[in-house]
Amino acid sequence: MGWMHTARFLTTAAQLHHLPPIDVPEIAFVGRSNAGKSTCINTLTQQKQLAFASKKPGRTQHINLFALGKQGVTDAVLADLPGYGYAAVSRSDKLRWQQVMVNYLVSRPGLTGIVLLCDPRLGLTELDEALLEAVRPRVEEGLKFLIVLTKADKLTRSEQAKVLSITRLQAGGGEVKMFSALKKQGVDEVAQLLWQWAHPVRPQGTEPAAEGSAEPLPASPQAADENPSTE
Ligand SMILES: Nc1nc2c(ncn2[C@@H]2O[C@H](COP(=O)(O)OP(=O)(O)OP(=O)(O)O)[C@@H](O)[C@H]2O)c(=O)[nH]1
Ligand SMILES: [Mg+2]
Repeated sequence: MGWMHTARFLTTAAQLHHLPPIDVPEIAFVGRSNAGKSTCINTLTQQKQLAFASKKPGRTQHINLFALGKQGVTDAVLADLPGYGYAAVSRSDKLRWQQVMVNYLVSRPGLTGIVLLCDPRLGLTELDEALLEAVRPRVEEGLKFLIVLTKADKLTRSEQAKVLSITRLQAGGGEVKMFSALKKQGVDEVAQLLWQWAHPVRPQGTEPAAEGSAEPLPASPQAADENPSTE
C-alpha cells in the first residue's frame, strides 16, 4: 500500500516527556522483545532499515516515531516501542521501562491504535495480558486494537488456524491477523486496517468544524505549501 511506503523517520525519545506532541493519529507497535515489531514496520513500509531490527532481543531501546503521508504531508505517525519481557535486562531497567510504556499507552494524547505483536509459538503471555488490561479503558473509549501474530512462516497452515482461533477468543472480539515478514503474509491486510484507523469515515453531518487545527508537524514544515490532492 503506497501510503505505508511514505514512512520516514520523525524522531526518537528515551522518555515520554521528550516525545513531541503530535496532532495526527498515532499508531503504536508494542509487544514482547523479539516479537518482530521493528521487522513488521520495515515490512509494511517496504524499507529495510527504517526501524532497527535484530536477532538480539532488546534491540529497540527508544520510542521511535515515523511519519506517514503523501507529498510530505504527515497524516499519521507510527511508533516503534522497545519490547518487554527480555530476560537479560536488569530488574530495575525492566520496571522502569514497563512504567514508561504503561504511561505512554495510558496517557499519550493522539494515540489512535495499538498493534500488539505476538509470536504465535508463545501465544499471549502474562505481560501481554497486563498490557491489554492497562489499555482496556481506552479501548472502551474507542482506541483501536489489533493483535498481529508474527513469524507465521514458522507454523503450518493448521497450526496457524488453531492459534488464530485461540487468540481471537482471548482478544475478546478484537482484530487478530496472521503475519509473516519473510513470506509477506498479511501485509496488505494490516496496512489496509491501519489506513482505516488513520482515516476514519465519519457519518455524514458529523464533520469537525474547519478551524485549521491540524498544524504541520515539526518534521514537515513544508507541508502547508503542498497540495495533497495532486498524486
Ligand atoms: N522467520 C521470521 N522471522 C522474523 C519475522 N519477523 C521478525 N523476525 C525475526 O525476529 C527477530 C526479532 O525481530 P525484531 O523486529 O527486531 O523484533 P522486535 O519486536 O522489534 O524486538 P525488540 O526491539 O527487541 O523489542 C529478528 O531476527 C527478525 O529477523 C518473520 O515474520 N518471520
Ligand atoms: Mg524492535
